[in-house]
Amino acid sequence: METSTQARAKEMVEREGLSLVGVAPARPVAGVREAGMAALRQGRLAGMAWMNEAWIERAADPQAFLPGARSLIVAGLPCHSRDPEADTAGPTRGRVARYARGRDYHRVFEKRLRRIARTIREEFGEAARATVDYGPLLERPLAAAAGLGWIGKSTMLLMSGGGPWVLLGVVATTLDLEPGRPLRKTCGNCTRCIAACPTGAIAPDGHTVDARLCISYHTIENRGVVPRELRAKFKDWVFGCDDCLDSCPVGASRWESYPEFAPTTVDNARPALRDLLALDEEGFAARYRGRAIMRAKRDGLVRNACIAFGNVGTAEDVTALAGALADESVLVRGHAAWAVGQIGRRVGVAGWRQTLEARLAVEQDPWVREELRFAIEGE
Ligand code: B12
Ligand code: SF4
Ligand code: SF4
Repeated sequence: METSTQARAKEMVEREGLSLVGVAPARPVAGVREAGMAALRQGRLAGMAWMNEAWIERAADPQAFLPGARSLIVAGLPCHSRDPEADTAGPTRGRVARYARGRDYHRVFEKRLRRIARTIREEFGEAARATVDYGPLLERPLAAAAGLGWIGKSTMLLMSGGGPWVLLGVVATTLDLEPGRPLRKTCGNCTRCIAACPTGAIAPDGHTVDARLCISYHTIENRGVVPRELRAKFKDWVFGCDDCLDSCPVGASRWESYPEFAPTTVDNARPALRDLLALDEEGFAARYRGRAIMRAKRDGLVRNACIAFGNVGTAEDVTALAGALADESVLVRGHAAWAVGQIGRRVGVAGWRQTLEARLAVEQDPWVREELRFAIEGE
């Protein structure tokens, strides 16, 4: 490795505005393949079907990502943003995870990393390939191997200045760069994230997350029914969940995210639930094109809004939900039924049972009928 190459690589990365960078050797991190396989075997990856054995095998091996790679440039993108002013008088609002409130980070980040990869190819004649999230590469252990931070009990990669509020991306290259050293830091006796997780998704001793219980998984990746016993624990989350991140004392100073990436309005961070319920496919695409929320798809996001309504909605919200009982999507209808039952019982809205019974009289779908019956009768 030449010092001038190292200096030039550093300059390339800095020119892209990426100051949180480390280099890991392009070899598998010990124990990671096994940890991924164990998660798969134990069902902790839930319905993320693409994360099968072959995916994990490849994602744990940087050589499968870029044959002949010698170095992995691992970069962090700050993603914390402050909550907007509380709007207590307005409509009932949901909550979007901070990383997803502005432009899609994949695009923001990928553009920068791809430019770095191109410069490496053009200037050094070496191979280079960039990825953000989709890989296949398991990014957190690589970031830890690069000395960028350490893996906390929440399974998040924690950095000294910014805690868990950093997204990760990698440029793999055949360029020979000097690797960083893994940090010796740990979470010590802290267990705040474990206590803060509303569903008990983090193992009692930390270090593994069971996606089957994770609000982030259900609100982003789950395309189907959210288990009934979990719904009441989702609070107002409609896309992702930051509870384990918000509780983390590391990086209390919290770097703010780049302006291009930050939320511009209260609606991006705390969307009015009735506005989400009113979205059809076109309205959904118009509102969320270029944003990470597209991942949930229209039916998924409206389903999430129904669950949030059930948890934090008021008597006035039952009218909006009554409309959702006739939604084209079976998924939305079933979760709307649950929400009407929750609000009805909690705040005692007149006529909520009749609203559900009227729908039951015409509903054809067996699962929605079951949800309606459950909502009417309770446990
Ligand atoms: C699948 C996935 C999820 C799943 C599963 C999460 C999980 N904890 O496993 C779900 C949908 C639940 C999810 C949620 C979130 N995710 Co996510 N997710 C991913 C993805 C695509 C793969 C992660 C994965 O494979 N997990 C399975 C486990 C087995 O692997 P792992 O966590 O990478 O690594 C573990 C093991 O390797 C093990 N390990 C490491 N070294 C060693 C050594 C030994 C000896 C052993 C035994 C084990 C071991 O510990 C690691 C930590 O548990 C990555 C992107 C990527 N390509 O890596 C993003 C990623 C991890 N997610 C990210 C984010 C931001 C989130 C959320 C915060 C989003 C939100 N606000 O809602 C939440 C946080 C939930 C949480 N506490 O983890 C960021 C994390 C950034 C960071 N600072 O850590 C990533 C890196 C995406 C990115 N490019 O920035 N996510
Ligand atoms: S994202 Fe939310 S549900 Fe998932 S592990 Fe963290 S606190 Fe628990
Ligand atoms: S909350 Fe505490 S235990 Fe959890 S990741 Fe942060 S420092 Fe570690």
